[in-house]
Amino acid sequence: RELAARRAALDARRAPAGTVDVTLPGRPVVMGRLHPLTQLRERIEAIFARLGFQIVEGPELEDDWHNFEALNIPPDHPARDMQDTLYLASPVPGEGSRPATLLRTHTSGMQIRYMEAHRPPVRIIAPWRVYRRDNLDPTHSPMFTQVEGLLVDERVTLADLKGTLFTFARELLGEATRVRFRPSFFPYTEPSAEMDAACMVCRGGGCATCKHSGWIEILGSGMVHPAVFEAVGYDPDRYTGFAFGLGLERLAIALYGVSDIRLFYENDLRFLEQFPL
Ligand code: 2U9
Repeated sequence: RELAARRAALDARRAPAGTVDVTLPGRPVVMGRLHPLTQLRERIEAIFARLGFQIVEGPELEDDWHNFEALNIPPDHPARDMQDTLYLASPVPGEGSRPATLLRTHTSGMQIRYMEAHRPPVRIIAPWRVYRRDNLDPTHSPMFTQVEGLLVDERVTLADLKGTLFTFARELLGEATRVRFRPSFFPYTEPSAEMDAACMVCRGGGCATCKHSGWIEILGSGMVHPAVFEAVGYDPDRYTGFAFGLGLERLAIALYGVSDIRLFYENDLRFLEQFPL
């Protein structure tokens, strides 16, 4: 009886259905954030946008011309091998033979497409996904993200390449950043150079991140090969230019000290929450 009386008393005091208690604390809203690769890509894009570059995006399915041929990559080059490139479009019965379609191995086809459609001057950044026939392991992925750039005009020199990329490195890594250029080779650039920055962890002293060399490789670059200009109908005697490319995951791994490339693709919140904007 005591219990029934107590319940009746409580019921009498209960707010009518539909009443809202405005004094209740709100439910906490968990803020989302941008993926670390998106954050890094947007930072890089912003730096080049301020230098006058335009961002261009295009198809991830490419043809042989835009991915290889126009870039001075010869027919017997190992990159064209079935071992390295993911090809689609096995011949369809009844359609006869048709040109190979492939998943782009770099975003360079976008720069070819842009030059085919525009006269110089050209200042573009081509970011996004590329594909290679690799197995997933801590340092490799069959799909990864690139940021490539291209600048074409009259009288562009290697000094412009070095000045632009040095400016980029200092904006990305800090005013005090030192860089060095090492000779390299790519079929689509001549001469070619890779740019290292003094390790941002040990500032050049030597640590595990830079494998005790004091340097971190940031990007590859070079002066655009005249054969590339000929392929798109630019006069190589009138125009010169420089291009560069970087792997976003590899840069993010060095910058943020990430142990395994697969962490970028697993969408584990415990990983993603470590990259506040
Ligand atoms: C055109 C002409 C030249 C783009 C370039 C590199 C050097 C380079 C790699 C970095 C790491 C690819 O992601 S990675 O594996 N890229 O080193 N890329 S020059 O050169 C071009 C592009 C387009 C028309």
